[in-house]
Formats: sequence, C-alpha cells, structure tokens
Amino acid sequence: MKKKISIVLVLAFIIGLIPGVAKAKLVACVGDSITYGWGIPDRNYNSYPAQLGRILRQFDRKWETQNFGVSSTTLLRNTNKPYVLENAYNSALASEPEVVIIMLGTNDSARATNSAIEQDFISDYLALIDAFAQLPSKPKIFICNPPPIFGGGYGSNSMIRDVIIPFIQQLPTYRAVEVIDLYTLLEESGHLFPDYLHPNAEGAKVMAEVIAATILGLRGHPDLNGDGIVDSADMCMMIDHWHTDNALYDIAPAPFGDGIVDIQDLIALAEYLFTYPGAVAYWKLDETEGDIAYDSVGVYDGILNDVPTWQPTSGMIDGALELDGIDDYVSTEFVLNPADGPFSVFAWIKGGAPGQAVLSQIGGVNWLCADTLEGSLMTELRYIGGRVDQPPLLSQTLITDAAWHRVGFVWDGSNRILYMDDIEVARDTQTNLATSENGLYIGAGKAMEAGSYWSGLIDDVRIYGRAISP
Ligand SMILES: [Ca+2]
Ligand SMILES: [Ca+2]
Ligand SMILES: [Ca+2]
Repeated sequence: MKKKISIVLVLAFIIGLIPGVAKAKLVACVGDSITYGWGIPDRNYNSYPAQLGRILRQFDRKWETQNFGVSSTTLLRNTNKPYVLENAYNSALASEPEVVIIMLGTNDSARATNSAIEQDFISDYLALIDAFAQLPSKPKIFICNPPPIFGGGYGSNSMIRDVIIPFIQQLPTYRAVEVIDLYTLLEESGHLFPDYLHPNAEGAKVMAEVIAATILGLRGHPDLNGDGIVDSADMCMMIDHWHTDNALYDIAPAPFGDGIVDIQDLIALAEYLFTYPGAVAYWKLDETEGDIAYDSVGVYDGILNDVPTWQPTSGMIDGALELDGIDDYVSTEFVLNPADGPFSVFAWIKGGAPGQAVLSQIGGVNWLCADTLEGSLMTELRYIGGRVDQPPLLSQTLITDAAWHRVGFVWDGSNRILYMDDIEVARDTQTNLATSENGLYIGAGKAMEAGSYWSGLIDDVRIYGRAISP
C-alpha cells in the first residue's frame, strides 16, 4: 500500500506538468440526413448531435453541439445538392466551433458516378476541411467514414466501401484531420437502421458514443468511482487493476480501449486529475473577505446579502461561510433547470434548525433543507402539475445537531436520492422534476420566509450536471 501511494504521489507531481483539458465549447456537426436525424422520433433529443452533446456535458458543461445536417446533400460540389451551397454550411462556419464533425458521402454514392468521385472527391473534401481550418477558432476537425447502406435501393454500399472510404482514409495525409470509422463500427448493426439508410435513436447513440470518445480522447470515464472528482482514489483503483483487461479501467486509447490497463490509461486519467467532471458550479467558500462567493468551475459567482461572515479557519474544507439565521443569504444567477436531466448537489453544513434551508431555487422549491418538525434532511424537488402533487422526499436523519454533515441530493432521471455523510438516507421513484429557470439561494428558503434562513455554517457547495455516487 505504501508503495502504491508513493507511485500516486509521484504521478500527481508529474501530472502538474501536463496541461489541463482544453476548454472546448461548440461542436459543429456537419452532414446529411444521418446527421440531421431524419426519421428519428424526437429528433431534437435523439439525433446523434443531440446525444453527443449530452455525453460530452457529463465531462464539461461547457460543451454544446449544433446540428448543421441537411438531408440529401453531397460532399461533391458538382451535384444537384452539394452541402456547400446550403445555408447550414455558412451557419456552421459562422458558429466559430471548437470541434467540427463532418459526415458526408452517403448521398454521393447515389448522385455521382465513380469517375466523378475519383476526379473530385479529395479536392472537394480538402476545400471543405480548409474552410473550417481557416476559422479564427482553429477547430479540431474529425471526418467520418459514413455508416453502411444496408439495402433499400438508394445509393450503393459497395461504392461507399470500395471507392468513397478509401478516399476519406487518404485525407489525413494531406491535412490535420482524424478519421472516425463509423462504417466498420456499424457494419454488423443493420438492425439499428430500420430504413437501411438512417440510424434509429439507438444507432445514433452508438455513433454519438464513439464520436464523443474520439473528441475526449477517452474510451471510459476517468472518475472511476463516480464520486465527482478525479483524484488519487481513482488512480489507486486503476493501479489495483494494473495489467488486467478490466474494461472499466481500460479508459484509453479512444474510442475502444486496447484491452489492457496500462500507462496509457493512467496518462488519460491524469489529464483529468483534480478536476470535477460534469460539475456545473462549485463554491468552495474559502474567501476571507468581500461580498462575492466565487464559483471555481463555472460562471456562477454568488453575491453575499445582509451579510454572512467569512470564517476562513473554521470550515469543513478550509474556510466556510457563517449565516445568522435572520436575513443572511447568498444569491446566484440561474444555474440549472431540474427538469433538464440528471443532476447532483452536495454541501457541507453545521448548525441550522428545523425549517431552515441550505439551498433553494428562487420562487421554485427548497433543494436541500431541514424539515420543519424534526430538522431531518429533506428535499422538495419533485414533479408538480400531475393529477396529484408529488410529496417532498423526507429522510429520518437529523442534520441540525450542530455537527458537520455533508448533505446531498441526486436525481438520476428515475430516482430521487438523499445522502447524509455520503450514505443514502432516503430514496423514491420520480421520473420527472418540475421545471424552474431561476437563480439559487444558498442559506435561504425559496420565498425567503422568516424561519427559512440558515443559522450556522455552510461549506463546499457543488452542483453536477450528472448523477454522482458519493
Ligand atoms: Ca473519483
Ligand atoms: Ca488501455
Ligand atoms: Ca471551504
């Protein structure tokens, strides 16, 4: 064990020299009806670009995807519907993307002759790549081998396989692009293409997963124990599985791993060391003065009102904020809408009294509070508006006993779960939560009712846009 820890410490030191993960923002998804999501129910949610955005945001909430797919378009310029004559093309260029995914060629197999492809495919593709490469945002560009055509009489699978893909494979010798081979990936997956040409939601998901892995340079998630931080605990777990083929720890190389847990995986993990994947906001509350509580991962700095006191030496983790239970609170801008998908909130607290709130959404509900009777941990986050209003979720666990406790709420999309000191203390099924797009109060109830102000210390408040398991 001692040896293991020293390895971790040495690595942690080396890692300090590795630059952090690039701050990426927009992924422009360029392509035809496969990108557009033709035929997929609820396209805005299930197209590959939409699913790609959700996967990427589990790593960094700053990722956005935009769907610039246009049905029937070709890569070649000399056809009756070239992509580069579409408005979407200009919009994609104007979007200043950090990453561009290009997936074209399927319609060329239907609309162009072999000789036209042999003559123009590479030069037309290079012109498209160059148009994006010249943007001031200097995007990283990925080009996709299109998925197979599984029948149906439109286009030609053999032309894709034997003519178009060999040309796409040559492009990295001319330009700094990486090929994502969706053809080989999906070759045996005809069942995911109900009209032989377009993926269904499941097929789009497979595409999104592989594209996400390639963008991130990871096959798997570096937060191996899912507790919200990549740290020495994750490193130790990986080292415990050193030189095995355990797929959970085989997180590199992207997109499929290589069947062994080795130094490549440790380096991939190390690039995320001391980060909080999927964290939306993180108030450490370590300030010593002033009226701003800085958000160390996002843009949601809190404002101190009426006025809480910084306690730089009496926090759970370094400093904390002390509130008087009368009128002190912290307010923030809108951070997230509970209805949008899985999320988690955790905070350290000490003190308080029944009826007081740790965290609430302005005009919405109390996210974490002590119930009015006993002072047990409770959340009011629930679905509102059905035939019967859902009740709050109440634990039997007292949080107002003047000891430090870590309180937390996780919604995984199906269940509400409350945690105290990282132990699950209440859970029920809740498949939706009520929508709210207002800011937050730290240390006051949703309507600032008398008695809802926290009297005590609050520290280390984190919000994640994914379900974590503390
Ligand atoms: Ca972890
Ligand atoms: Ca590996
Ligand atoms: Ca702190």
